[in-house]
Amino acid sequence: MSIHDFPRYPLTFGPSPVHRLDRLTAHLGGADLWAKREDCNSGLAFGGNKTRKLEYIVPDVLAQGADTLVSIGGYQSNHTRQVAAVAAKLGLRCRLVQERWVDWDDPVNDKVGNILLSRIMGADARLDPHGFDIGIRSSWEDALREVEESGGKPYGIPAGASEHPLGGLGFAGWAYEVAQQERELGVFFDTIVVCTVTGSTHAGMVAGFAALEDAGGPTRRILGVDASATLERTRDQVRRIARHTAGLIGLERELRDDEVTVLEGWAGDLYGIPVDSTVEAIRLSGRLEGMIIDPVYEGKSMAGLVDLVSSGEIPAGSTVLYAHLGGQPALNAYSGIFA
Ligand code: 1AC
Repeated sequence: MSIHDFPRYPLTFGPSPVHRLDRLTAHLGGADLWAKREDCNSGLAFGGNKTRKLEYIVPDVLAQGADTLVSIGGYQSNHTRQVAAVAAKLGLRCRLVQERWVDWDDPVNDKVGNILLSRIMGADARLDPHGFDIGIRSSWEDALREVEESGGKPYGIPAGASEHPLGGLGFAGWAYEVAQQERELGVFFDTIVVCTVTGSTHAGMVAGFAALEDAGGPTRRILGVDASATLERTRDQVRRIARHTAGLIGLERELRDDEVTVLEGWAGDLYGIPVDSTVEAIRLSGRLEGMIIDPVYEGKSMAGLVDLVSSGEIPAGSTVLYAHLGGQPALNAYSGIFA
């Protein structure tokens, strides 16, 4: 079985754009920097990394005849917004558990940005007081049960789609897409930088690039930048999902622990709370590239990229692909930082 054998329901425009970050490259004065833009990958509610994952999950939703997607995330979850968009597109109902993952004291934190979009798209988005946790949540299991008890046919999609058995496939496919874009552009990205929290985006990439490498492709570094501030849990989750996904796509060996790199240093103390380097990275990306990034995910991975390039940890000769996963709607809940 390879990635190409899995059914994929089209939700994206096709391959997401890849482009140079010329001014950021010149500013940092080291490695050659590019971005691949999941924030522009779909017409469904601004798209994002989860839309790509859902392409591999929707065939199972349809096969099971479900009528309600049930998912979970924080108040400003990008994932739940993308699930709501897919439910709308498919004509399904959507029940969302929006937990208080972030103790962010903005009065509109539970009203604007992602959660606003989910509500506009018809999702039943209910607030829940529980805090941050990347695992399977009882609040989500309760929501599944409630839908069933009220006569619906629920389909559960855990946080970030990460614990879903097919959740890693979207970004295993991303690796193949990158390899194709490299051929078209005549470039080779020796280093990939990606934000990591619930794990399946990063894990899918690890599995996909390992499969390409074992088929004779080049070796590259995949640097996950932790934004969970629960580093060990995230690292374990990435390893577990990477191994599972590698098995699905036919890798004929066990992935080694050292094939998963999750770097700490930019998450701050808590998930969802921006620190100085996050805000500086958001401003830098906006000012130099007109590329909007968010305070929860990309602000942290961009801060990592800036430091890794500036310190030479990513050396000057490198060509880096920065994975923009598309979390901008959350910015609306953080306007106070930029006032
Ligand atoms: C945490 C999964 C996650 C989201 O948007 O809810 N990235």
